[in-house]
Amino acid sequence: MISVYTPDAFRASFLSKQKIREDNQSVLKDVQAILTNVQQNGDEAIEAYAQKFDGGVPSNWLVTKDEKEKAWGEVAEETIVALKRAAENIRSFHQKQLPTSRFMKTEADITSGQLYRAIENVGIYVPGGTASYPSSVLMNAIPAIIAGVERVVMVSPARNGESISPLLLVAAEIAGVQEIYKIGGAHAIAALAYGTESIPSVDKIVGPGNAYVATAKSLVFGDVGIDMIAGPSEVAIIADETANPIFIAADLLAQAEHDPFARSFLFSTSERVLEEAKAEVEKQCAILPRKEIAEQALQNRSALVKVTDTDEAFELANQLAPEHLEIQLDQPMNYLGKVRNAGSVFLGNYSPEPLGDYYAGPNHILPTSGTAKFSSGLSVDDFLKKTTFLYYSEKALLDAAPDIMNLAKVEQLEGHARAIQVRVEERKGGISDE
Ligand code: HSO
Ligand code: ZN
Repeated sequence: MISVYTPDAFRASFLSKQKIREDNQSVLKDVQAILTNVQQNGDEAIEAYAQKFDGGVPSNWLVTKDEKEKAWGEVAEETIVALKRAAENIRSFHQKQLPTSRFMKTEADITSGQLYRAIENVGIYVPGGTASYPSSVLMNAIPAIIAGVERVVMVSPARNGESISPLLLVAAEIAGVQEIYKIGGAHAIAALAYGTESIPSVDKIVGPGNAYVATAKSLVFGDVGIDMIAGPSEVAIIADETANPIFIAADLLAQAEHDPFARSFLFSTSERVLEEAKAEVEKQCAILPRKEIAEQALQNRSALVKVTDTDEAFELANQLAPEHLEIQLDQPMNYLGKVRNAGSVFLGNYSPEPLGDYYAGPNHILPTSGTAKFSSGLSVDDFLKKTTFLYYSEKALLDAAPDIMNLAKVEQLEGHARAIQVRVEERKGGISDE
C-alpha cells in the first residue's frame, strides 16, 4: 500500500529527470505500418484493421440519425440531466476564454494587430474500453465549438464492430457534435490525418488514447496539429492540520483507481493527518470495485510526504508539476500565488478533483507527467490560430527604410533591401540601379 517518504527520499524517487514515457519500439513500428497502409489504401486498410482490432467492420462508419435517437432511449434520464448541467458549466467557463482580435494603432499611420481564427476541421478521439468517458467528450468538444470550429468530428471504436456506447453518443449530441465515426485505434488517427474515401481528414486531432493512439498522434504531428500526448493521470494534495484525512484518502483513491500507472501524492505538515490518511486509504481502498488497479497505483507510484512547512510542500509540488493540485490548507486562496507548475488547482476541503473531472467548468484534459512545467490544459486557445497583420503608410515606410535596408544588407539579402528601395526611389521620382 502507499508508503511514507521524507522530502529527500521523495526527491530522489520522484523528481529525477527520468523519462516517464518510455518509447516502445514495437508499438512504434506497428503504428508506422498502420499509418502508411491507411495513407496508401484508405478504406480498404481501415476495414482490415477494424476486422482485426475491433471485432468487425461496421455496416456504416458514420453514425446515423436512427442510431443517435436510439442512444437517447438507452441513457437514464438523471444522467442526461447531469450531463446537460455539466455541459452548461463547461460552456460558461470556456466562453470566457474567448480572446478578441486586436488592432494596435502605434502611430497615426501605422497599424498592426492580431486576428484570431478558428481551425476549420477538428477530430476528437474518444477511447472505447474502460477509459471511455462521456465527460471527456464534453471537455474536448465544447471548447472547439466555442472557438468556432466549423467541423468537429468525433471518432471512437465500435464495440463488437457495430455500435458506439450510447453514453458517448448522447454526450456528443449535448456538446453539439454531429459527425461521429465508428473507428478507433491508430488507424482512426491515420484516417483523420490523411483522409479515406469514407472519412474526410481534419486539421487537428485532440483527445486521449492508448499507447497506439498516442504514438500515432505523435507521428502525424506536423501533417496535422495535435493537442498533447497524455500520460497517466496524477494528483498532489497539500494539506495541513485543518484538513480531513477521510477526504484526503478518498481523493488519493479517486486518482489511483484510474489506472495502475496513476500517481497520488500527499504533502502534509501534520504527522497526524499523514498517519490517519494512510490508514484511511487502506480502509477505503478495500471497498472500491477497482481496488486492484488502485492498489497498484498506490504501491509503486504514489507517496505520502511529511514536510516541515507549506513552503517545502509547494517547492516539491512545483517540481513535480502535477496534473491536479489540491490545496487543503486553512485559507486556501492565500496560497494560489505559490503555485508555479500545475495543470489545474482545487482549493479547499470541498473542491475535490471529481468536481472538476465532471462538472464545475474548467477542463479535465490537462498536462501530465511533469509537462505542466511548459504546457497547459485544453482550452479554447487550442482551437484558435493567431494571424498578425500590419499596415504602414508611404511616409511611415520611408521613415523606416534606412534601418530595414541596413538589416537586409547585413543579412546579404539584396532582394529584401530592394523591395524597400524601389519604394524609396519611386518617391524620389525614378528608380535607379544604385
Ligand atoms: N481525472 C481524469 C478525467 C476523468 N475523470 C474523466 C473521470 N472521468 C483526467 O483528468
Ligand atoms: Zn478522474
